[in-house]
Amino acid sequence: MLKSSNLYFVSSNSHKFEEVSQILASLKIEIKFINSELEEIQSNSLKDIAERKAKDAFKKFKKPLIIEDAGLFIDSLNGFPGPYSSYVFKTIGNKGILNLVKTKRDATFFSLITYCDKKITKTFEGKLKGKISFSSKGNGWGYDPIFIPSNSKNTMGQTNIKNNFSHRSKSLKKFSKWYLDMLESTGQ
Ligand code: ITT
Repeated sequence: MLKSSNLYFVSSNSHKFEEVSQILASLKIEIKFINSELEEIQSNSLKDIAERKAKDAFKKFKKPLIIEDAGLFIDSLNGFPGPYSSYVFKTIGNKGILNLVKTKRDATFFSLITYCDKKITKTFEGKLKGKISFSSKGNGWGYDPIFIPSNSKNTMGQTNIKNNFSHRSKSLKKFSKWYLDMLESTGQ
């Protein structure tokens, strides 16, 4: 049975919410969506960005919530686009990334989930290693069509089991364990 709690996910990205709600449902947690674009500070640290975003969201909505800051870090580009993944996707897109990446194609997706309520701010990290493909393949959203996870021949856009192994599922698994323990220990 789902643990029906008063937990919200704040984001402007409905693809992220869809994945977050499915992953959390499989971990027995129900989540509600607040569709809102939060300001992001400029920093090289996804954790700093995520924690500031979560605190700002809590100030605004005054409900226990989680937010995510995610990014694709490409080794040969010294981690670019990293914290700027959303902006870079909107500007140069997958075609632009494919033009930039040459022989060394290793990359890592990171997902930082930050929980915030009036007493606690806590962050959970998930990462997924892989490679940038030579061309765009499959569907999905964002960088899915150009990212091939390690141990796979297909891009994330060509699989329908992304939620079983993604960076997001890893950060959310860590979060859910902590969150369910926290609810139990506080009698909620
Ligand atoms: P919010 O900040 O409003 O939640 P956003 O899309 O701006 O939404 P991020 O700042 O976390 O989210 O940006 C991360 C970008 O990285 C995202 O816009 C995608 O382009 C890309 N990205 C992150 N996770 C991805 C995934 O699972 N598949 C494909 N692209 C992903």
